[in-house]
Amino acid sequence: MNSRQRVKMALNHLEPDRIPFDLGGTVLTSIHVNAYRNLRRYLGLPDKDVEIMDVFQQIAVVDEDVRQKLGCDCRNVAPRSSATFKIVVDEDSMPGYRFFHDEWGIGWRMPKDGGFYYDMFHHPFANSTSIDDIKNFPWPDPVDPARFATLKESARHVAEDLGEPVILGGLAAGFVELAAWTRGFAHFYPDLVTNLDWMTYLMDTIIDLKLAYWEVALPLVGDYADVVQEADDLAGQFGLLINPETYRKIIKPRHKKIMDFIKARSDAKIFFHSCGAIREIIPDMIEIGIDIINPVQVSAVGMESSALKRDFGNDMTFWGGLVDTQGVFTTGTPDEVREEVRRRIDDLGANGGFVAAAVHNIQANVPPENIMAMWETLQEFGTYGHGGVGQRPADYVPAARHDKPVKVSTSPDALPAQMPTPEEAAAQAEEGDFYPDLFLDMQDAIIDGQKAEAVAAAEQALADGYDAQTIISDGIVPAMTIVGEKFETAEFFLPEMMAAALAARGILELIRPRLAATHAAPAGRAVIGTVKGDLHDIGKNLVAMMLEGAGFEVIDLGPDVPAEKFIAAINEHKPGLVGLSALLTTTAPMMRVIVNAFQAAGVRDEVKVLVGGAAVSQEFADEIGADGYAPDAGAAVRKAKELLAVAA
Ligand code: B1M
Repeated sequence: MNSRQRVKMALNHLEPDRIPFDLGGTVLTSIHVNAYRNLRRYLGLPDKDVEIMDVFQQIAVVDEDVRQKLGCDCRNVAPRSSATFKIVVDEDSMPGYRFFHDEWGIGWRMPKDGGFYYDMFHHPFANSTSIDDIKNFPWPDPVDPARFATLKESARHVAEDLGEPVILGGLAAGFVELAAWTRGFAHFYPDLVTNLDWMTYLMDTIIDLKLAYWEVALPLVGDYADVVQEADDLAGQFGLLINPETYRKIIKPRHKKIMDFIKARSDAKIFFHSCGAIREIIPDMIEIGIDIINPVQVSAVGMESSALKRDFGNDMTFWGGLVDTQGVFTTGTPDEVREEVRRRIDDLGANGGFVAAAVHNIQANVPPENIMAMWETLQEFGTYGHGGVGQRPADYVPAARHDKPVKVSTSPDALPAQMPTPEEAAAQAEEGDFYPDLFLDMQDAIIDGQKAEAVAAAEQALADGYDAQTIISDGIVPAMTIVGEKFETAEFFLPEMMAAALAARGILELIRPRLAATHAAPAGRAVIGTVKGDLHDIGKNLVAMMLEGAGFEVIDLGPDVPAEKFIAAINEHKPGLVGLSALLTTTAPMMRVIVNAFQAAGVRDEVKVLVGGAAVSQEFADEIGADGYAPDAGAAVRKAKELLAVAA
């Protein structure tokens, strides 16, 4: 049985000889160059110049010698960028960084000193207000013939000469991702609430480009195409990034349009990548024709492998999920990796429908011993037939399970949203414990993300003689408390939360000069940033905005912040609190470096250190000597108040 037959059987929910294995078959199932170099050395293979498969993520093309040794079943056939567009890296013009712009006009940069990835720093539509900006934008040519020059022959070669499945990459990323990347995340999510026409125009423009690409690519590859790839990150660690209703109204019909278009032109299975906790929308994905999900982020809420297989295994293939890159793969021992891999094989392997790959690309800091422990376990336990997956002997001892329970709340200590009932509101009004109508309007406008209305209400309050401090305490704080509670109980998602925070920020900008003039003391002062090497700033921004909404003065240092910058900010601003955020297992250790640097610089005792982000836990916070940990933005505000002894 060759690799193509093996993968095709698995995708048709049949059991081949063994579970197919993917390392390097897609830009989402490969390996960071650092980990790859270590792996080659560990395998006793000669050092060589490693070819980069995807410059942004700095992942390697897996060479033939490694492929042979490990029996990799999958191979990528399509380039992601136009062949005529060449990335030109500028080494000189930005101090400390090398950078380039891609064919979508997005700017990417990598720190020269110890950077792992290229991160976005420029979004071409960041300041755009009109649809003409979208119409007049120099979009990449999706049907540039150079893009397809070798595609047909590569597909034939892979399928016929090598006997491997043909996996056809799409035009860059998904339409949601490209909209977010060209617009910038800070605008993208609020746009879904307050600028929807503009945003859907952008999305539809990108979709037209994607369809034009598929229109040419699919007939060219014809029956060789076994798998076609689409993607869009729709979820984070704890749940969907957008409300499922918004997904169903705005995103799902557009995904369906793409899937229908592909299905009308090809029998290939559709592989869809979305990180995070997507369980809630897997039935929608099945409904619109998605056949395969990746990366199966087993450590995200609700993504327990056994339950996924039980509930969706007849209709969906799981491509990934073999071992958790956020946990045991990076920090565990080889024995712990073996235990986890065996368990995922048993959970996901029976009746086919499983292509074994780590959860997402193998990150830079995964030790080669763990990669080989993963691979050896797959060899030992990943066969089908007598004694294999689904037919274990009676004396087989299953691997230990440590699944988290399924929950929808983002925070373990989430409070239910505390909107008073009409009766309670009436009773409060009678007791005199109520806000004037103007402040209720202000609160409603903030909660609804209507910045203009919120600012207008604040202007009116100032005109009526209320002071800036009252606008914070009676307008912003109660509104943002409700917003935080709605976020924690999964009633609000990123778009609603960010739109509300922007409305609150609008008011703060209006009243800031008055606050300064009256020397009113903020609830506390906080310096916050995402640690060096880490670009993820959506969560950190939410924490910053919620702190502002709770009356804190926040100095936001942005993403990719080294220890020296935090120390300089402590010396300059004298905050009570420093907040550190990290989403990557490769950057969480930077928190320890930063806390140690505070110690060395003699400023550790001047501040409380609060940490958070998907790569961080309470245990980790304790281990590095932080003062507090918070799992989400609402909890971060509560913890900050507790640490600074601010009244709730
Ligand atoms: Co990236 N990414 N990403 N990514 N990304 C993750 C984190 C990942 C888990 C995905 C996965 O494996 N399936 C994975 C990390 C794996 C690991 O660590 N082993 C990953 C990776 C590998 C990467 C890249 C390497 C590329 C890649 O291979 N995909 C690359 C690295 C870039 C870099 O940092 N140098 C990368 C890039 C990107 C994008 C640019 C595309 C984008 C980030 C955009 C941006 O932030 N400007 C992105 C995204 C969106 C994600 C996922 C899908 C979602 C993250 C998010 O925004 N969540 C994520 C999947 C996941 O989380 N499981 C993933 C929503 C946000 C509200 O939640 O940030 O957790 P979160 O913040 C919460 C809490 O954590 C907490 O409160 C917030 C609000 O409730 N919190 C704090 C956060 N900071 C806090 C601070 C506090 C207190 C609480 O006190 C100070």
